[in-house]
Amino acid sequence: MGTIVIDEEYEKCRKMLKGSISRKRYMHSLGVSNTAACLAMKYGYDIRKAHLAGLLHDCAKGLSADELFETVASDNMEISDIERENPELLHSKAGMVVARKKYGMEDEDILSAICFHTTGRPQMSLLEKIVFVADYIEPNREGIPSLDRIRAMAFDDIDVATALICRNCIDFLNRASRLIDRITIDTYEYYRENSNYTE
Ligand code: DGI
Ligand code: FE
Ligand code: FE
Repeated sequence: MGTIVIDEEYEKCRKMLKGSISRKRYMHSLGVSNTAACLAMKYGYDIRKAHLAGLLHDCAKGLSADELFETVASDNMEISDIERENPELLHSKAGMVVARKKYGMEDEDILSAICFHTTGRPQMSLLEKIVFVADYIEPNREGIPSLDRIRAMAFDDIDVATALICRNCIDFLNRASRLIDRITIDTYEYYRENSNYTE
């Protein structure tokens, strides 16, 4: 249950993942995986790679704050002040390290899609956008403003969908009085200016 293709690497990763995150997070990961595969069909990307990237995007979500810091530092990656204050932001960078070291993932496109899935970044690769958008629209997500519109837009214009998601995230963080990472703003501004997004 839960897979759409028979793929040994996918099955190995799926079983490992199931044992290392909560059931709710695991169901979310399957949702992102399958949604990413659908977006890959729509936009002409390698379906298998999108399916795997979606599956593994939150593979570091079960780590404690200390473990997140350790994992990122062990790979000599920089930790910004805002990441230090909001360690949950680090599960994407740490996810790249965990995917490489624990899951044996060597594909750089997949690793980078995991690394940037929380904040996005300007000029994302197609796979980075697919995972960023799939994370937001997968079927288990609920309670997000304009989610129906964003889901439809994801399959119409992925750049506009990316801008809409960034806008929603920034509004959400502002309402929650949380600090906003510079890269979250840069991603929004880039896709607002470089897509058919209209306010
Ligand atoms: O891991 P997920 O819950 O599936 O989704 P995600 O990786 O997009 O993480 C979402 C969380 O990340 C959500 O609580 C908001 C937070 N986030 C995203 N951008 C920023 C941020 N938090 C802060 N403080 N600043 C940001 O710029
Ligand atoms: Fe995440
Ligand atoms: Fe996620």
